[in-house]
Amino acid sequence: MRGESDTIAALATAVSQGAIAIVRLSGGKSLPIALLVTRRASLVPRQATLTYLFNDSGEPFDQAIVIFFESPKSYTGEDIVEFQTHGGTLVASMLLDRLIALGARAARAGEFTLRAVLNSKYDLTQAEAVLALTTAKSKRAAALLTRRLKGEMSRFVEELRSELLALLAYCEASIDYAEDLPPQSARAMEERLGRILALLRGTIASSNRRKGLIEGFEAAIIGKPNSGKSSLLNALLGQNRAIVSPNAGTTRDLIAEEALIGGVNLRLIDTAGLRESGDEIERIGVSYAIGAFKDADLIIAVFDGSSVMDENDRITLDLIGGAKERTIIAINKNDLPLLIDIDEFGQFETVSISAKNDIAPLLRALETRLSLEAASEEPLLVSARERAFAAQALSSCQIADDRLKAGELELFAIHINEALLEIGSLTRRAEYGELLDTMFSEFCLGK
Ligand SMILES: Nc1nc2c(ncn2[C@@H]2O[C@H](COP(=O)(O)OP(=O)(O)O)[C@@H](O)[C@H]2O)c(=O)[nH]1
Ligand SMILES: [Mg+2]
Repeated sequence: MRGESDTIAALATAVSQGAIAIVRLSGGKSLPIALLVTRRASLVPRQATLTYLFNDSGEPFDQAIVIFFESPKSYTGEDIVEFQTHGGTLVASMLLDRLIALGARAARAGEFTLRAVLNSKYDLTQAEAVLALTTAKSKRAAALLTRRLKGEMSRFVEELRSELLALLAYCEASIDYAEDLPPQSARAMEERLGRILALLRGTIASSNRRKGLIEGFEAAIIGKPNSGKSSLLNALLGQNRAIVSPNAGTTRDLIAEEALIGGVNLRLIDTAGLRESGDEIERIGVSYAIGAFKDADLIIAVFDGSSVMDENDRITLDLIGGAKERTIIAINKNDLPLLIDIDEFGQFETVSISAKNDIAPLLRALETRLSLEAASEEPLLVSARERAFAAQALSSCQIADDRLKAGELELFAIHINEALLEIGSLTRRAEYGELLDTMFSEFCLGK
């Protein structure tokens, strides 16, 4: 690919006061430009060279480590030169100006990774992992995404493609000879399609459950007024973020704050107490609370264990009735005598806490849930784009399944072909220009 595209330059590290700043140059003119800036006759590939950088009047303006990565063994597949300059942004921006004066162009966001895709260094799923890594919200996500960089998703796509192709091969033979499918072939095909459906369903479901590992999970704290929601938020954060008061109806707006729990970024949302209220502002607060409940990945339903269950507790119970799997019930105020009837919570996971003194049992429950999400070995669809393609493929396979059972082989083949296209879109390389543009514009500069 050397020499085919222009040469781009960008700051690859954050704009900050760090100890070093890395400026990256990629493209056919990288080496000649770097030789001009360093006034050297040559740079040995993959060797760190300590050298001065010179401005246009021939005066040195920094001492830097320069590394030349010769095409094709570089991140983009093109010639790359990396300059590790002294930190802060001054020297780096002087260097960038100089590189541009010598014929490089300022890179657009994500352009380095885009070139890596265009030069088949990465497929789209790997590029997407690079993007996700820069914004990942949990330590586990880093491991998951690195697995993908090694080609996990590409293998998943290949496996599905070969299964789907095998199905087509079966039925095309029968269509060609205008024959009915022999019953044992039909059964074998149904079984094979059944496995594909299960694989797709499982991967989509587990990716949906785990998407918070990358995007961050959201946990809504709900319950009747005065059950101790705001006290719990403050305890989880280790700081007084929300006003705590014995007056019912104090919290009205949603209060959201992030905390790192079990290595996972959890966005905690404190909400207005659930009750019928005559006060219009409080009613709006309650509708926000219900909205937060619907959107949340996890729900912490807080009950005051020191009082008997009342009609407001019932409002909470009704709400979480359809959301058992994502709910943890926190029976609060266990420093006071227990009056609430625990049997009411039969099928829920419950923990007994005191938001004032001890929330350890809740922390353990949260950590367990979040680490279970991370532990799955299934491949992870990391973006809305990937989840959408997988969902389309699943729906094509479901239609194909119906057609197969109805004995309509030609329609079956059409939908299997659609599924093949949709699955292929997960790893498609360069031809989707528009898609690449939207995807890569989300990248940071220098990536
Ligand atoms: N004894 C005791 N009181 C608590 C506990 N948690 C909260 N409270 C009290 O319950 C009242 C309501 O608390 P608050 O957090 O504002 O409840 P919210 O309306 O659900 O947000 C306040 O007076 C708190 O001090 C607890 O664990 N033990
Ligand atoms: Mg409150």
